[in-house]
Amino acid sequence: MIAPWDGRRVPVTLLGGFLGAGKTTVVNEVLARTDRPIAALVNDVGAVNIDAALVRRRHGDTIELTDGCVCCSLAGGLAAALDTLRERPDPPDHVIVELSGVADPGRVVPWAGSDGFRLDGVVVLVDAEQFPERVHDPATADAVITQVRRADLLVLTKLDLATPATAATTRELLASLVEGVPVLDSPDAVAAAALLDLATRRPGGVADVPSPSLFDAHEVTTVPLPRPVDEAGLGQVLAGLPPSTLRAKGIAVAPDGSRLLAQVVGRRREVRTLSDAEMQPPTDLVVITAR
Ligand SMILES: Nc1nc2c(ncn2[C@@H]2O[C@H](COP(=O)(O)OP(=O)(O)OP(=O)(O)O)[C@@H](O)[C@H]2O)c(=O)[nH]1
Ligand SMILES: [Mg+2]
Ligand SMILES: [Zn+2]
Repeated sequence: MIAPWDGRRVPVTLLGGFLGAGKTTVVNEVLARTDRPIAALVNDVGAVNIDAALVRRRHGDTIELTDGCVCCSLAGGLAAALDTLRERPDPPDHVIVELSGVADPGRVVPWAGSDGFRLDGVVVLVDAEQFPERVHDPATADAVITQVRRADLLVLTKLDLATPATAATTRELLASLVEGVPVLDSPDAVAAAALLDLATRRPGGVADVPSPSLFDAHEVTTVPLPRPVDEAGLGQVLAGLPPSTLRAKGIAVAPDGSRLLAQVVGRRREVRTLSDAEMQPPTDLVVITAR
């Protein structure tokens, strides 16, 4: 029998959204804008948790859930992480869980009601540029539609990359898929705060846990990166990824010893040099494809 620390239930925000929608970016933005003791639980489906490393650099209180998906294969890991938080003498006053990009947030909702915790809300990020394509691709439609239908609050990301026409299509699709759920534009200072205190939660919505999971439809592989490798060489590795690639990320060593962070989201590729403050050990390239 585990007693909640002091009878309080710590609010839990579940942050979902498809692979590469911008979840880690938002977690970092939210954490940067608050000095409240917030614990971040970060799920990365690959064998290396690049996201947790990037969050931890800026925010000490980070627990990683690696090599699987919290809504299915790693549900036990999530339970264990919540146990760890519950046993602390100084509990956080809020928990943010970055779900994997293939997680069904509804399957995680019951865990947010574990002893000592309560669900604050399910926030689902939507990539304004790529959402229409994902909805029309049979390999990804189920996943993205399931995710947005579980949201208490939808947040559009990548509005800077989407053409006005594509962003408008994304808004129309959302309006046709989900009714009565607020849609915010990329979190600015106000919206980021709103993510943590959702007054808008809809009633009901406790998950039945269906099987098979969205995760089962995806394959996660790792590709060793040449060491060292310059930006052009890394670009070549990324160009050689199969067309079914939905997401890839990894940290490479440049010839001068600096670190290059490679990020692939659908057809979009980005390589940037990590600042000294973000310095990380190199990793393989984690690649997620549709099966
Ligand atoms: N231009 C632009 N890029 C963005 C925005 N949000 C995120 N990105 C970029 O998109 C890529 C993926 O962002 P992440 O925050 O890692 O996405 P994620 O949802 O955590 O990805 P997974 O955890 O792998 O599913 C990175 O290269 C980000 O820099 C945005 O609003 N605008
Ligand atoms: Mg992430
Ligand atoms: Zn899952």
